[in-house]
Amino acid sequence: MTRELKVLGACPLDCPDTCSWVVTVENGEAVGLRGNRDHPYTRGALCVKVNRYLEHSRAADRILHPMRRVGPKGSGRFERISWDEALDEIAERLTAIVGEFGGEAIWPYQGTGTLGYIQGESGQAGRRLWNALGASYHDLNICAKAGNVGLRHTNGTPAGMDPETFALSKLIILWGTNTLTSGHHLWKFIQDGRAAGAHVVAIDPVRTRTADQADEHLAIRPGTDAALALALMHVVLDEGAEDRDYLENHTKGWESFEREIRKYPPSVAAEITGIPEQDIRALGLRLAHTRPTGIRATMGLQRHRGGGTAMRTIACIPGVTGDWRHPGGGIAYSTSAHIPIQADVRPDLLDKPVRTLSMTRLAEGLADTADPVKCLWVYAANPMGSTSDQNRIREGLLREDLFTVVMEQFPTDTVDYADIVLPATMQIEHTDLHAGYGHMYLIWNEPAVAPPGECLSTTETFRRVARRLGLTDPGLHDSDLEIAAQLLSGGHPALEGITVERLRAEGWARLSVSDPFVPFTEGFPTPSGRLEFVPEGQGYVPPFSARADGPYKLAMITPASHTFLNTVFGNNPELMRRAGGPKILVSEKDAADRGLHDGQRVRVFNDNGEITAELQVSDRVAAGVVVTTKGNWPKFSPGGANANALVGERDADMGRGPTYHDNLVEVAPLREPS
Ligand SMILES: Nc1nc2c(c(=O)[nH]1)N[C@H]1C(S)=C(S)[C@@H](COP(=O)(O)OP(=O)(O)OC[C@H]3O[C@@H](n4cnc5c(=O)[nH]c(N)nc54)[C@H](O)[C@@H]3O)O[C@H]1N2
Ligand SMILES: Nc1nc2c(c(=O)[nH]1)N[C@H]1C(S)=C(S)[C@@H](COP(=O)(O)OP(=O)(O)OC[C@H]3O[C@@H](n4cnc5c(=O)[nH]c(N)nc54)[C@H](O)[C@@H]3O)O[C@H]1N2
Ligand code: SF4
Ligand SMILES: [Mo]
Repeated sequence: MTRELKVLGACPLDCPDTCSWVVTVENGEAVGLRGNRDHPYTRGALCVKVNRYLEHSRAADRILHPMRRVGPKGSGRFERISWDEALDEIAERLTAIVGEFGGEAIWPYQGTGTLGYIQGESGQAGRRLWNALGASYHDLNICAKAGNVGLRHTNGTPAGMDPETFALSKLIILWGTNTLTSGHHLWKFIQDGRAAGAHVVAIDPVRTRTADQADEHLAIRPGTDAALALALMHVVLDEGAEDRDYLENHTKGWESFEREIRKYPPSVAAEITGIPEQDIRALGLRLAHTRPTGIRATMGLQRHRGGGTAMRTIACIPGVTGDWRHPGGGIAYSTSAHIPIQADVRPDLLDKPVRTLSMTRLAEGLADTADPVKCLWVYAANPMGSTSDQNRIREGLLREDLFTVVMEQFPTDTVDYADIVLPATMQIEHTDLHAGYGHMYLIWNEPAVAPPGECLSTTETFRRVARRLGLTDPGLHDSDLEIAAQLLSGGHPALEGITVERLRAEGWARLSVSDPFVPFTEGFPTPSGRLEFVPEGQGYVPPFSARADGPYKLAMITPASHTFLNTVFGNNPELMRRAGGPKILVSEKDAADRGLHDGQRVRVFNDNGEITAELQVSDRVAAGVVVTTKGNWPKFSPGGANANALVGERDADMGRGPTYHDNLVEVAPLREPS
């Protein structure tokens, strides 16, 4: 007789939608996975990627046992060892490194493979152990940091609208965000808004599938959004449509900001952004006269030299229009900062302050000889696929004196450089607590099946490492359910009535906030308590790609792939087949100027490196702009490199965020080996 069970869980991946899912388990095996129909944001659907999650969890290349390197670094040759052997070697190496170089020689390189509060980055899993060892801090700034800091200047927090309230917006601006690819559940709310009369505008250098579905697309020159924002506000002022009462009672710095706006009439912004002046004026008029206007701006927008300034400036718009007064008005970047959960990473275990290493500066960090990194401990990350300046990262990972441990589910390019590989559980096999960064719910993940082979969760791995090192602080040995209870114990009003027991029984809970939720009705969490405008003179920060005097002429953008989630699924045969290998979209003019034709294999290159891609002549990009996507595994790409071989290790203007969409390249015919 079969025994069938339905187990409620959460998608762990770095996606704003954090879906609530239902696993069907028969005789201890996961046989079905679907989106939870009862969840108001998931509404029964997962996505083209995660529909294959069960198949992925059983894939033939899954790492099932601890391994030790036997070949040269980078060769990916390993022998199977036992957990005892792995832990012994780890304890011995870590003890020696801490003794000789101090704890700061350890770099705990945690990525976004899972966003869980127990197993993943939201709760900084592992940080208690790192504090006990005195390891360097790791600034996980690879994704959203410049925008977070930019928004904090204006609003005091990166958090804003509840995305569900786009159903109430009358003008919806999708700004530097590819909703239908990078978080499609929002689309249903946009459609609800549309059904009630909302007009939808996409602002994106690329005519994405989202732009195709919008009512209007403005093809902006990359990295020039702050200038567009200023010009839109200029039109609002021309119309006399600014909300005087809101400006007076809820904002700070208006006089100087107004002078700044006056410097950017649509004619000036048209020159900078490449958008025709009449289109800027038309959108400005809509903005002036449509309440509420909801702006959805996400991470794509801020992966530029001026990314922080762009977000900070766009966030000023609802201050001028007074849109924060209305449900459906304002700006939505991430809801993370609405989630009042603060993991206790036990800073008291550190015996002295330690340095912070920047996730986006891995190559630089590994090259530091003055204060060397001697142990790189990678978990839920794939820096060889996802981090800037791949070729220099490779050089760093080849260092013989670097002890590299990688906790992984799959044999990634990063795994190939490990000294010790530890097999990691997948979401259906461990306990976790999640919150969306695109909605207002907490979601529980109950393990549905036993881990395959000898896979262990992040928490269990760190408990065992701590034990082997003889570290006895009880905080290093808390069970997953104890950690969960601690996470929910903060006493914040938005967590009222939300307990581990309730989450385990019901699967999810909306934060205890009003519905519809309208933020900032009681003021802004800034020093003044008001929305703080950008000071005069901030203007727009030209992107690196605006440089016209060098040998590389094409501004390259590398956004989300429809079929991969960062590098997750980059080894799934069906999704690889659908992606069809690396592509580079080039305008007809740029292709003709270089004598290139559609379908040709080309090299895309700059001083950082080179990739091989299939050229697609496309009217989705303007002349001067080319686009490829993130997520291809280097080792499965022709030429052995992905787009990050071309991305420079440079910071955005705020938070040391990355500049993935702000690089110059050239494209030429592939030199076939003779
Ligand atoms: N399918 C899929 N979904 C994903 C991911 C994935 O890899 N695949 N990744 C997840 C992660 S980690 C994140 S952070 C989010 C990111 O999701 P998004 O915020 O959507 O980020 P991107 O895909 O990088 O870029 C979004 C859009 O911004 C545009 N863009 C680039 N530069 C500019 C600019 O200067 N101005 C304007 N206006 N637009 C610009 C790009 O062309 C792109 O269409 O998505 C998550 N969802
Ligand atoms: N060119 C370019 N590069 C980009 C971007 C871009 O727009 N363009 N976007 C950037 C963004 S937004 C982000 S967030 C980063 C992401 O960069 P990373 O944080 O490095 O994320 P991934 O490359 O997805 O690698 C995550 C790895 O974690 C593993 N994993 C998943 N779950 C678990 C788990 O529970 N335990 C363990 N131990 N491992 C697990 C997966 O198998 C996968 O190999 O990439 C960035 N890279
Ligand atoms: S990747 Fe995003 S859309 Fe897909 S299942 Fe996960 S949370 Fe949902
Ligand atoms: Mo991200």
